[in-house]
Amino acid sequence: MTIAENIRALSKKKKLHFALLDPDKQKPENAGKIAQTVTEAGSSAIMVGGSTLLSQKQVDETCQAIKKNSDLPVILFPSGAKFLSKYADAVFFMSLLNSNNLGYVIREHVKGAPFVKYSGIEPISMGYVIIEPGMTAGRIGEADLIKRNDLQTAVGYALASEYLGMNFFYIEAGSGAPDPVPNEMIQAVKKNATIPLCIGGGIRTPEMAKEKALAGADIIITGTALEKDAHFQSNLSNIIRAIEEL
Ligand code: 1GP
Repeated sequence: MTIAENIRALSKKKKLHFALLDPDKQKPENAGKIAQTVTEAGSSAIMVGGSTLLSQKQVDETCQAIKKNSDLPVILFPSGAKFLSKYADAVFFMSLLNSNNLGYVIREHVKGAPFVKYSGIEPISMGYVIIEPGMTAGRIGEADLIKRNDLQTAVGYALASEYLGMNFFYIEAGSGAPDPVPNEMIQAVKKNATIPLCIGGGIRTPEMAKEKALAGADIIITGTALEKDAHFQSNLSNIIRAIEEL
């Protein structure tokens, strides 16, 4: 079974949590420690990436440190072709569908595809959109941010992703967003599209994680809270248990 097949099968049974580690936000050793914590807590995958990376070395070292401490799949979440690593297991081969810059929609993919082929990491297709406020990802990704009350556009992007054959759909509000993706938007997308729905950006309390899962998110992604909040880390197993029960 591929990693994508495995995640899709798991997500049919329960809501999942993915941890996102940004190699630019902590040293590899620290990423390794967080990886151990999230593995013990019951996360289903560890994503590695961020908008402000400077070198592939950062990504390589972070993936290696994570692999030392965890047997979870390590999935890249790259901001460009330069930030791929052979030490990962897979890559979200994601198109930032609402970017005004074709690089983020398809051109970086053209540059990175041969690396994916020859390194043997598994490509997992994903439609990706950023909503207001978008934060750094929105700015760097030159996103034409979806308005928080524009449910129809969010649904349109989700369906377009599904019809283009993408495996997953990810809506995010931007890392560190003061408010995560609204529940109404999650509900509207979930009602219409059938591919697994990932939600992230600004989820920093157990209550928020539960609320987003209850609204219809299949996969909850958290980054900052894991990197910066010891309380969130120590509570992670409870959070995961709470969303799994929904
Ligand atoms: C990754 O934006 C998410 O796409 C992560 O957001 O850092 O706010 O959890 P947080």
